[in-house]
Amino acid sequence: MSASLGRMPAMQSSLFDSDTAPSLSRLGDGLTRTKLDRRSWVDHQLGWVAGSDALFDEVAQSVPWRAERRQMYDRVVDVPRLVGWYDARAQLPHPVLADARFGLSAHYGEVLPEGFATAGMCLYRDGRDSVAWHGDTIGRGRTEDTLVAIVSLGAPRALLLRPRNGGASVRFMLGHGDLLVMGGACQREWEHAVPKTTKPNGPRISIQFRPPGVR
Ligand SMILES: O=C(O)CCC(=O)C(=O)O
Repeated sequence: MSASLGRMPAMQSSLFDSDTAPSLSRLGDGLTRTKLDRRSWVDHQLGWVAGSDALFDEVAQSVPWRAERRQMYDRVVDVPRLVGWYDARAQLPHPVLADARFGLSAHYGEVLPEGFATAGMCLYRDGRDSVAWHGDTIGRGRTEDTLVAIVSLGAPRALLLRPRNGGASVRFMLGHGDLLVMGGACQREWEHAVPKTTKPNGPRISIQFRPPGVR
């Protein structure tokens, strides 16, 4: 059953973006690589998706959002965000997302011959929604290097990474239309999180492209 978008505030349209149909700029133009250590890296491209207001609306309306609950000690609690899932064969909510998956698979083909397959969707309704520290360690991510690519739409949110064995976290601010790719040993040697924020925050959608079997 789909969850109601309930407390979600309206998204503020970007000044220059609101009438533009979604499209992708060239992948690699302005892509910055941050080496976290010898084995792990993060690529970040600002504003990869143009026309992301329209894409945000389309995805927010068409994904069958689900609210999840999980066991926490002796209680079952709401997971603080809504989620959706598209397997490799499912039609994505907008053709530009299929182009994004194709473009990412081509760009990273040398290190990821199997390409990107699934698309996970998360809706952070406001600053109270979050995801706790974790790595995507189901599937290949547990034992081998892999890639997870995130397209961020809507309000900016910080995505943090920290080494599993302790150490300072590294912060990436993800804005409207940005692309972030975690590569190398990121999923097994680092963890990532989107922490809550007390600052007034509009809704954000994260679209994660993963290789087959990785979660
Ligand atoms: O919100 C994001 O971009 C990160 C989502 C994430 O790490 C996850 O769903 O596993």
